Amino acid sequence: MRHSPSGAHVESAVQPRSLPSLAYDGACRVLSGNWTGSSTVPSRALYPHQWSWDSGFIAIGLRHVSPARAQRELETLFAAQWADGRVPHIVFNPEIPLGAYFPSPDFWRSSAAGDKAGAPASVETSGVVQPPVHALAAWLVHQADPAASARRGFLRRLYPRLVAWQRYLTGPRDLGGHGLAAIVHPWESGMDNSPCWDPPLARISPAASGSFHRADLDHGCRADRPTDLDYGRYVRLAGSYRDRGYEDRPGTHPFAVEDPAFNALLIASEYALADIAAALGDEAADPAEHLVRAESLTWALVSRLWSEEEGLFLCRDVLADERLPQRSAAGLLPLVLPGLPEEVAAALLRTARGPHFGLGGPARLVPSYDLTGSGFDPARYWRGPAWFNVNWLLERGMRLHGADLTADALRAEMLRAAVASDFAEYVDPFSGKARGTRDFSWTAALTLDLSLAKDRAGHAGSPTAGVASR
Ligand code: 2M8
Repeated sequence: MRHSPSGAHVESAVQPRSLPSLAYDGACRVLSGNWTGSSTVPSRALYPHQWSWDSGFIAIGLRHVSPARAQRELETLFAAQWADGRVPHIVFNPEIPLGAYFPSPDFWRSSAAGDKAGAPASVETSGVVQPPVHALAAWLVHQADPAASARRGFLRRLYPRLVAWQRYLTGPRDLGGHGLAAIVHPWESGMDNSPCWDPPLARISPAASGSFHRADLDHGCRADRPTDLDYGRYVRLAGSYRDRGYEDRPGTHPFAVEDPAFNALLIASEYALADIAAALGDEAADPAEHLVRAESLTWALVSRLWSEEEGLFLCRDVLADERLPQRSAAGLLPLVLPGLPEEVAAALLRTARGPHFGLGGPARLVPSYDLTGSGFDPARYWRGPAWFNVNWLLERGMRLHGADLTADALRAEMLRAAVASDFAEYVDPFSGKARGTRDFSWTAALTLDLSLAKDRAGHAGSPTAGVASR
């Protein structure tokens, strides 16, 4: 309320807040609440440690409000990198009680069991990895404040680590022998419970149900989370990898799949490494080498995983040496690649708008899985709900391939869904109804990024609102 010159009370003229402004301020609040001092937890309750690809997406959003914190996010993650180059999917916070998350550090026992593979002694981590979005994130973070980045030697320090990470994936993880990286556990895809993993997972006998306690069910709704049978198989796979010392000798992995989303991010990161190498401008970093690699990996991706009949990239089961028929949003994500043949990009755009993914039709956001598939479930984890990181990547890919109007519409839907769902972990693809945990960090970070993509001038929030500068 304010006072009129006559002294009478009058109602303030309430300015309607624009969607980008609401999204920006809400996202800053979430990112502040989830910051631990050196990194950001995906969610305080459900995921109380640092996750690898989450931190990549978080840094991409955070760079707009605090480039220094965005740099720190990635540096903290890479401080836990193993000597063989792998970046673990979880870096554990020793202050969090063991029972707060499963599998906990005493399950992975990285510093002891991973000793031969080069796990660090000073920090406990998991032994599997997640999609390599990091070089892309590092490049975007650098660009947010190139002078400060150069002063701190951000790229110079991170570049060799990023290269070692990529070479781990194209070296020891090229289990199929055609250049692409293979994932050895569904958790490595980041799309843990996707129906794509059903056939290769069926070969794995689950760990006994009484042998572990699912902490995720203490926080999440059972109907949204993976089944006990799937969880038992995840535990068996992770435990046997640990018992083999986290070694990647060919022929030893009972699960090995080439995933188009994982490899698309690998290639996008190779392009980002070319940009980083050019920015460093010295002999130790050759942009041409990264470009050549990006192009040959794109070629391998198309020849191994592209299905012309489906207009979609499919996963390949390396052990059975066959493509898996399940249609997942992972198969759309190569749209982020600049070197994709034009007809492939055009087919992907058609598929996104077609009956399997329904964009611009029944689906408000691109679902994680085929709307017509028998494994589709609009509520269950990675079996149909829409995730903001997937949609953010697609929005970017659409712009890259000239589909600006579709990208604009998707961006608007994402902002609406993020604000209305309290930055949910994922949403129902038809209604946008919140699912999973709330105040989820990558939803906030990527919404923040989208909120600034346009309308910057009309933005109400201050650039650093709600986020400390470090
Ligand atoms: C989910 O995965 C973790 C295991 O890594 C879990 O279910 O406990 C996935 O959505 C994954 O992509 C994500 O990185 C992680 C943390 O947000 O949660």
